[in-house]
Amino acid sequence: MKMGRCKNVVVVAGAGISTASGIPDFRTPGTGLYANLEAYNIPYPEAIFNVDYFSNDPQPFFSLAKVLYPGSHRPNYVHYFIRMLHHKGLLLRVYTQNIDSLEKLCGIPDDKLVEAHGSFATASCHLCYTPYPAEDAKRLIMNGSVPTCTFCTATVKPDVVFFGEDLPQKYFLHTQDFPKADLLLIMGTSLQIEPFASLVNTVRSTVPRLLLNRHAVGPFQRNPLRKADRMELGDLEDTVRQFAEMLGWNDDIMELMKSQEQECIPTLVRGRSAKRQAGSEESDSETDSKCSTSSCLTK
Ligand code: CNA
Repeated sequence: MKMGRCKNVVVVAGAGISTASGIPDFRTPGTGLYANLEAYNIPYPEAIFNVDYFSNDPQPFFSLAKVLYPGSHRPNYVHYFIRMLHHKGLLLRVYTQNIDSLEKLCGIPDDKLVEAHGSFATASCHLCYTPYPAEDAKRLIMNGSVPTCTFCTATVKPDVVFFGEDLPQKYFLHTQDFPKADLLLIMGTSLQIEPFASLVNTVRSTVPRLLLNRHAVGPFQRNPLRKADRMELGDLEDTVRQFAEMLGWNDDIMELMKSQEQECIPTLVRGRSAKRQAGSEESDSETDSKCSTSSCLTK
């Protein structure tokens, strides 16, 4: 990257990029959601993202949704590192499995972001897919109520992708992006959920793949590694900070974090409350994109 050879960086991210923001991942022993199931009262971990289970009892997912709904967590250094890749004109796209919207909140523009497992930005009936105002769904869920479909009365769920559901259309941008990538950065994922996990195998075989994670996952468990594969194991925030320092980006990232925290993030949070009062979904996305494409992005 320093030598200017990488101009189309694709980032593949998972829950591990958000643990420093205080959001537990799935599989980390002790702190991961799978180790703390009693709080959610579910029989097996995947039940929380299972449509049939949700149909019978939406409360476990709604309890998790209360934790993950955008608004209570802040992006961390890792998110801003990814945004800095964009700022430097190097980011082709970030593919995230996360549903916490922290990539958006740190200012990565929509056209650079694929939220492969959906998000809370929209909501719909889990049976007939009739759209439902996302802010109304959020208000009800946060108050412990169950939003119901105005058409068929089934339970409404935020458009987070559950096991067996289709991935958003945007996910299919990968067919263009991965063959074009000249560096693949894989961060904070156990690469266990398909079809997402297999994306990492679709870059050209000569393209460097760099895994930043606590331990080796997916194809990085093989010995020997593919010639262009590298991994840096340890705490992601520490590793990314070292990486940024090597690139001479640390000061820029700190500056970016400060300005986004001071200017854009409060605006986004205020924008959401204002929108709630006005009862309009459009004003929210307008506020988001204005914030990420104007003042903050140019800094
Ligand atoms: P996972 O299976 O829990 O894997 C996370 C990986 O990140 C593991 O290999 C961890 O060792 C690693 N990790 C965690 N914290 C750190 C850290 N600080 N430093 C270095 N490595 C770390 O999660 P995946 O993302 O692979 O699984 C995909 C699921 C998780 C998606 O469908 C998400 O919707 C779901 N999820 C998302 C969130 C979120 O949006 N923040 C939170 C929890 C689960």
